[in-house]
Amino acid sequence: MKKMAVFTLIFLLSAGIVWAKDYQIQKKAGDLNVSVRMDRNPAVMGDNGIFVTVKNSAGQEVTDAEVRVEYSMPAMPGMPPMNYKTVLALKKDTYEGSVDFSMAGPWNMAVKIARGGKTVSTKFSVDVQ
Ligand SMILES: [Cu+2]
Repeated sequence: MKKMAVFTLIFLLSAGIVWAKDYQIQKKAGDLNVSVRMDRNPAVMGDNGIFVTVKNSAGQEVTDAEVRVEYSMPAMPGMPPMNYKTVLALKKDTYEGSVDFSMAGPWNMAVKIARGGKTVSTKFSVDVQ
């Protein structure tokens, strides 16, 4: 019985590590490489931290851009379409901020990177629990 409890504990601990792993995604936006990390995985209703790093084709970190996140959910029965946006703040080499999901379900995410009068973007979706 004691052995069983130990196995259960180990299982729960290892599962916890999997759950605790950040959501991470790598995407291209124009000729830039964009890495997006969210501190909740799965994403949850309410605030979720979002961290974006941008690298140019030479692998150098891009720190002179304005990075914003637009997130939306199309209309559904009893709910008008929802659209939000937030501008991320540069801290060292990472653009940081948070997104506030008001409802569970699939959200469309767009990371827009404006630099030198040109904007490139990349899209992905997040399933909010
Ligand atoms: Cu909805």
